[in-house]
Amino acid sequence: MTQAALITGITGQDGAYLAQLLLQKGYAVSGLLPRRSSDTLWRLRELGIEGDVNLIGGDVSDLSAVLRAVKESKAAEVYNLAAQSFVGTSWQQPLLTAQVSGVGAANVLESIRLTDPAIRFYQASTSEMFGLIQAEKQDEKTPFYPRSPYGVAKLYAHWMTINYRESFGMHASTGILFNHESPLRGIEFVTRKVTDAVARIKHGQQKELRLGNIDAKRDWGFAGDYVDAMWRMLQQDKGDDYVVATGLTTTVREMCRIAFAHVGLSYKDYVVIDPQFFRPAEVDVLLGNPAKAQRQLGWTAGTSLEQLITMMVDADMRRVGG
Ligand code: NAP
Ligand code: F7E
Repeated sequence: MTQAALITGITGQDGAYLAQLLLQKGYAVSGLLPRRSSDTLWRLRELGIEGDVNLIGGDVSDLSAVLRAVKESKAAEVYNLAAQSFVGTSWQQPLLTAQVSGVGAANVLESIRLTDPAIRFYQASTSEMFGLIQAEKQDEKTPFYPRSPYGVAKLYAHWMTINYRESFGMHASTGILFNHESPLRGIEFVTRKVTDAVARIKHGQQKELRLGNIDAKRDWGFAGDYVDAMWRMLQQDKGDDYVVATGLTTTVREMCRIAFAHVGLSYKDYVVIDPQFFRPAEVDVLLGNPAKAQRQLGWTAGTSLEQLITMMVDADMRRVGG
């Protein structure tokens, strides 16, 4: 019998790659689609799977809509990827971020509990929960110290997932994913902002690139690799928590160098520091220890930062070049 899955956030970077992966594995894939006045299906279209998924209208902050989607999809696995996921915006819209990225997860958990507690659940937790890091290399046992309303909202969702697992015996897992990027990354995030700018500068359409704190360090991987870890978590005998990361950390500055150098330019000639992109509180460095995911899920990050950034620059060169 065909296995069915429901993805909230199916139109996002990870939602699109996960939908593609599940379709390749033979799943019937449904996705929760919030009402928007503009077209949000471009990623599904770019992967050529827009017509292969069943889109169910609904917002993750609306329990009745989520409940209906869980029932209608007949899902055996539910992946909760819906979020207001941009850290910078979370200071301007802290309550919306709490409703969508925090309470949204409780809506999905509650919908599963009311429909069929045997449905398996994945929560998109994040390295932003580590924030002001309490250990040099962060793993599943490292204490959390979120530094943004986004990180705080995600911490609520994280603990609700653990609480439903412990309270109701649900197969509920959290993936504490470190930054992961791709050609489908939103333009507001720093890697894609840089690779898009590199392509525009190379094509003479942009003169400079204004950035904030380029000394921040991140553990960056490829989103296509990371959605496979999500799926693997739901194939385990029990729900659990896993750090998903590369185990390497790099500055925004070095990431810029790689991106510009790929088209024969020096970032030093184009990057301008603009305080408007500084954050009220910064996460200076993140570095994950993926040993548990390697051991229990057999998962490893297969793409280097150099490969990732050059893949993104190439995609943006094609887009900008028409
Ligand atoms: P993304 O590209 O921003 O996608 C977020 C998705 O959530 C979009 O489909 C968005 O739809 C949807 N969404 C937003 N508000 C919604 C609402 N009220 N109801 C229903 N859907 C809503 O994020 P991503 O990079 O794919 O990340 C996927 C998940 O992993 C997110 O939960 C994110 O917080 C988390 N995460 C990401 C990373 C990373 O580095 N990418 C790392 C750790 C955790 P619209 O486009 O229509 O708004
Ligand atoms: O920033 C610095 C910025 O916005 C990375 C989300 O997917 O990963 C993501 O959150 C770093 C920060 O990602 C600019 O200050 C400098 O230190 O690409 P970002 P993020 O905040 O790490 C986590 C794991 C998530 O869960 C989130 O959903 O880059 N930076 N200059 C800049 N960042 C941006 N966006 N724009 C700049 O101009």
